[in-house]
Amino acid sequence: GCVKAGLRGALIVLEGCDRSGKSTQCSKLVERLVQEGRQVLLMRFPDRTTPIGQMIDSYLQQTVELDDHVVHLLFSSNRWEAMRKMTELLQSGTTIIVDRYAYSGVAYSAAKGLSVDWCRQPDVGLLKPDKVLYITVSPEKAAERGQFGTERYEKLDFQQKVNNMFLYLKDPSYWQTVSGEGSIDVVHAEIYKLATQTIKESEHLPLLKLWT
Ligand code: 2DT
Ligand code: MG
Repeated sequence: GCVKAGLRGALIVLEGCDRSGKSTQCSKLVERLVQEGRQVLLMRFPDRTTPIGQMIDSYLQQTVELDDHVVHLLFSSNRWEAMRKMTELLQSGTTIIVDRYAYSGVAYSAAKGLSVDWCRQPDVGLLKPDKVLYITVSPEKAAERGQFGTERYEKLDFQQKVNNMFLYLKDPSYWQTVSGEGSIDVVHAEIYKLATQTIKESEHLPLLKLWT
């Protein structure tokens, strides 16, 4: 493989609304990086496998109701419980590709009406991604990709509010927008280029904390 002693891995997050193609692109990217012999791991938030993640899953499947603040804090806790493992992996040279992160946390809760400032606080101090790739797809294109599912939040008017929140949260110092409207392979080529650049650029940089 291409493991170089002492170099850390990069933390790369893909964000976007439902049906933007995030999950497909995360898998394709990780598959390609693995083929190249790189140390890489795919993670996603919410991580529905932990006890906190199972509570989130029940909420998303609408089998339980929770106060908006409570579920917001559960989503944040679900990231905090992964921080030790993620830090160790990054320091040992593993690149982590993450499907959604704290930006989804703030965007979805703020779209429900909670204050952006309140929403950010629980995630302050998480690992800061080296790069956020924000995948955009027009509502028309998203609609062509088929019906929304039956989970909470999977409605067009709500997704538009979420998209506006993402645009508000976007920090040009480490975010890049990627059009998700091309073919899977065209979008992949762009994401692969940006991800490999990020891996190279981050090797010697310190790990930073989010929103500090
Ligand atoms: P998936 O469809 O990607 O499994 O997401 N969400 C996600 C939040 O409301 N807050 C968060 O912190 C995160 C990470 C987005 C399930 C839904 O959960 C929303 C869609
Ligand atoms: Mg979903």
